[in-house]
Amino acid sequence: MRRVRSLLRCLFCVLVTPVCVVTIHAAESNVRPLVVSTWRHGLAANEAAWKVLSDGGRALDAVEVGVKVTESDPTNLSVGLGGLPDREGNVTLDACIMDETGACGSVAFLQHIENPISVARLVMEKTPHVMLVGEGALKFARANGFQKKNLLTERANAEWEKWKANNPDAIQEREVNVENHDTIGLIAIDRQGNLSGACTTSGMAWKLHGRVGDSPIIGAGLYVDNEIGAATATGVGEAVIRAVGSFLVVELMRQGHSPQRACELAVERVVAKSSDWKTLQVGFIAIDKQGRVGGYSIQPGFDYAVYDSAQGNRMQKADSRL
Ligand code: SD4
Repeated sequence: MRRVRSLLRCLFCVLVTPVCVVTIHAAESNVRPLVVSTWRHGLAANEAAWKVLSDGGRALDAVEVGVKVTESDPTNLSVGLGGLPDREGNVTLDACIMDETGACGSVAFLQHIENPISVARLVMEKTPHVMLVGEGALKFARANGFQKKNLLTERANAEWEKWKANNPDAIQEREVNVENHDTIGLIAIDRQGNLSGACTTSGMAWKLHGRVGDSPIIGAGLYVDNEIGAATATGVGEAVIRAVGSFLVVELMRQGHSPQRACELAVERVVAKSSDWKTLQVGFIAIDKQGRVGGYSIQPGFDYAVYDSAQGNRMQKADSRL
């Protein structure tokens, strides 16, 4: 009887094991590579990131190449070149990047440089620091060959003139951004299963000169933990910073929540910590190590771009608290 059982077990192994191996690999190929990014401008960013990943490239290269598309698009009013200026007419940029080893780099309040994400990456790779700001960040960028450029486009300048005319005595105003443009946060998994993320913005339009939002702050605008997942944020940075939003999303995933549930719970935390939450927008997107995706926001209107081999590049509408 024992010999029969052992014979049957061997037969099972021979017949079933190859099927199991094939099945597991097929499932994995659906989530590797994977690119997810905020808002409709994410579609073009995802295309560039996907090209890197489908050639077998590293997630870190993909996230940088992806968000550079948005930074260099002069028609985009909230990221890089063409971003709306602060209340004094200066375009000031914030960006950060983080890789699968936990290495990270960031620039804040950086002016005159079209691709702050690449400066952030150099801060990560060439200095012992994480973050450079303002004049120092610009000096570092220039020393590393970045060209100084006027980032205030005619259109952004016209919008600023209009705002000034309508708000002669305005102090900082906060706008609920329900339009399809805002910060780009892009998170990705490469074929090796490694995660990276990038986040870049011109920040809140008409901000006080010197204001820095959540986007360049590791843990607030972006967080990556290669064992767990990655998350990034969009919307009113002050509210995201108070909740250390992206770190919170990743920690919630660590506790066992799905990316979707983690984004929902993080939005709940923002709501609990912001008495004015009904008048502000905050959105999170997240991926986990298994390639599951989540997104959630306070206000309706938030969407994000998802690119995988199963369904290609498409927009996903986020559920919202309101
Ligand atoms: C920031 N989260 O600087 C970014 C972008 C923004 O309205 O302000 N959007 O706070």
